[in-house]
Amino acid sequence: MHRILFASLLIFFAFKAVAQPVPAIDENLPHLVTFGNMGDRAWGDDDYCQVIFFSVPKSHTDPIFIRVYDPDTGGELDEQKGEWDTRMTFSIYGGKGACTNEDAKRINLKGNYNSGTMLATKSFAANPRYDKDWYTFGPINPSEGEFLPDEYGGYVFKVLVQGVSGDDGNLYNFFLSRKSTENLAVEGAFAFYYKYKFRLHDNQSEISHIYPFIDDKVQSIKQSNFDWDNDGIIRIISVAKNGETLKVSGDNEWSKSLHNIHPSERNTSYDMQIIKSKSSRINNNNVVIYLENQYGELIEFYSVPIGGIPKYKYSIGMKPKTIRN
Ligand SMILES: [Ca+2]
Ligand SMILES: [Ca+2]
Ligand SMILES: [Ca+2]
Repeated sequence: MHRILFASLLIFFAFKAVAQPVPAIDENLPHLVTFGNMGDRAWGDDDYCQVIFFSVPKSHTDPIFIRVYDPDTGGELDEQKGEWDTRMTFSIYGGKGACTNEDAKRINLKGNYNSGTMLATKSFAANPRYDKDWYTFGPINPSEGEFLPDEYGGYVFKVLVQGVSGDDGNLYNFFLSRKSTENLAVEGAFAFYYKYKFRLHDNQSEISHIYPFIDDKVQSIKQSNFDWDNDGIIRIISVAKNGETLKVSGDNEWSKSLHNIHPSERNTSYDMQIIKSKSSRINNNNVVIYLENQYGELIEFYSVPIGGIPKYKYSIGMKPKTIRN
């Protein structure tokens, strides 16, 4: 992200408590999802991992806690295939390179993806103790994060989730907290991610959102989504787009589409609205999505839209009127 701009956006836009859970409140997604490494890809996870970054503002000096809801794989929320035999590792990284290493921002766990210093790790199988309950990492000193004040306003932590055995689906949520025993927001903190894997609502009337930030070097985006099961539409609302749709994938396949950026969209967020199919009811739908710019670099999604939720401006998006003879 453009350094100076980000600092100014942080001043303009105070991140509120809504930025602390992942998925975020504004996203309206029920859970993140990751499968064990023997999972059937057709169930909605292409490579059995997830990477989430948290930024803690440099002004925050008290310890932080990274809490995971339902970290185990087993029980009501999770997706069972045969026996519950899935083990998943959650690891937290800070220090130099945790975020800035290029391998940490790719679509695959290749190279030095686990860059930085491992601060904590724990693996979970099926465990009723954590079923619909929280596990807490920490206390963590914020200064153990990678210090990136210009790019992200403070200290950045990387959370790596890896399915290390089994074939079941793990559904879970995060919360960045000031307390170990409850969810109390760290003011000014937020999360971001490059390749996002989540569960859609079963309820067809729910609308979910993801918020990529279009920085000043983006000319076009190529979106890729996996195993969407043709479940409705994904559309872009921005200052210049009033519902441009992304190509949505079917079962166990990728779909890609290219979207040009209007100059007025630079340094604004997109509201990518996820609207479920009204005609066919699709339950337990796990999906994957990522965006690349014209250089093939991944574009960040933010847990809250940087600069606020964009509103379509008719004057920008207006097409010339057709001239009739
Ligand atoms: Ca779970
Ligand atoms: Ca299983
Ligand atoms: Ca799916």
